[in-house]
Amino acid sequence: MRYILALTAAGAALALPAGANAAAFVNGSFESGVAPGTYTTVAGGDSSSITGWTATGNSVDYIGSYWQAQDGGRSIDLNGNAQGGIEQTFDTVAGTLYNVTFWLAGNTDGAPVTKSVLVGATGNAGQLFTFDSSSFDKTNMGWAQYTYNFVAQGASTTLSFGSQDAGAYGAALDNVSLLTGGGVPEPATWGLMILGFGGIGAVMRRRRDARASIA
Ligand SMILES: [Ca+2]
Ligand SMILES: [Ca+2]
Repeated sequence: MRYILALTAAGAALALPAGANAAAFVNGSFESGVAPGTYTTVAGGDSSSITGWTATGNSVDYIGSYWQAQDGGRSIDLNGNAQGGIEQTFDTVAGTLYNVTFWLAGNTDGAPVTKSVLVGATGNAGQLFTFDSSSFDKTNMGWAQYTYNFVAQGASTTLSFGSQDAGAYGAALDNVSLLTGGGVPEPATWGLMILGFGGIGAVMRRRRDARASIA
């Protein structure tokens, strides 16, 4: 009976149309939002100018033609007029490992030369990433790819990128992608759910084993 109930629940979850109570990770390359022109400063708390993302701290600069993007035509300076950041909240499967890949460079207009970014996810330890911008400029940004891993602690997770630098010249960010631990692209709901169920199964097996060893 319990087995049938579990299958029914799984069926109902899979039948949910995308968008009903669902917030998939979106706009990792920052190509969707208000037209930034050369660049547009987006104040902390603004959750509408860059689709899916909320600016944090003082502000960020939404970069258009001002410098070479890593992907497409838009990217982010994590320091707008002063120290800022950006975050997005999306659905996750609790207990599932996610790999976040992203590209960093730096605003070469001013100090510091080495830019620092704290990347975090709800319930997970943050990790500091740095980028040395000394040999680059706006037409040769030197974009480099980095990875941050987190295990989702609940049905939704907030992923955040926070500048650790003072001033108006921060780390540049572009092309954020979210993969499950198995390397399945995030929109593949089937893959997510299968991995999630596998994780639950593993936990249940571990619990059984733990009980067995106590007894
Ligand atoms: Ca982009
Ligand atoms: Ca700036």
